[in-house]
Amino acid sequence: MRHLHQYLDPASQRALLWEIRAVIAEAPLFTPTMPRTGKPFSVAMTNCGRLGWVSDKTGGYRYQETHPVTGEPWPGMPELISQIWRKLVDYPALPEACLINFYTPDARLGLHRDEDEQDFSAPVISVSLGASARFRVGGLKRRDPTQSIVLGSGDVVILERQSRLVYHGVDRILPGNDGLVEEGGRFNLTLRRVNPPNLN
Ligand code: MD3
Ligand code: FE
Repeated sequence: MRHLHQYLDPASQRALLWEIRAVIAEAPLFTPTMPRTGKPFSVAMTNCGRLGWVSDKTGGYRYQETHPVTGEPWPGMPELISQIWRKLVDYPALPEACLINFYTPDARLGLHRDEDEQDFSAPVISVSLGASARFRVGGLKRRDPTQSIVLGSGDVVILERQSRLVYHGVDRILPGNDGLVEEGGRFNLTLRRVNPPNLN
């Protein structure tokens, strides 16, 4: 994986957060639940782009074209987000989904792989805004050794080729507030291609 520290300067972070707030005004953060158990996630989520990642007890992990609570189509992908992808990625199509995760101090995301997409050849891009997070990254097998890294505001991580399918998770966000996210907490954007380019 490639970790670009403070890829976005403070002004770009503010501009991007403004776009995220506009998305959330249209498509409110919701609480996904685990397949089968129905246990709620501690991370709140929403999406922009044609497809959004959702999860609930009966339907499981999946991508769909509408918000699970409002039933409305997801807001379009802001140009600032498509721009980040175009600048960093050599792939013949734009992302279809941008998952927006919001972490409060008690939120965490267990070790998992991103494997709900049809196309693993496309990179995944992660953008962090707000509080720093202790992030855990392992190997291709769940039991492989892991290491922890800190993701700070404005950091971008690119997962491609071998790193695209590694296990990863968020242990917790770190105390402190850099003043970007006024209510405290952390936003993470995950830009993903879901389908191969020709199946649009
Ligand atoms: C993907 N989100 O939403 S993104 C997720 O910080 C997710 O909210 C985390 O994992 C978050 O699925 C992490 C950064 C990241 C780092 C390493 C990865 C994504 C990765 C390695 C492989 C695939
Ligand atoms: Fe993930």
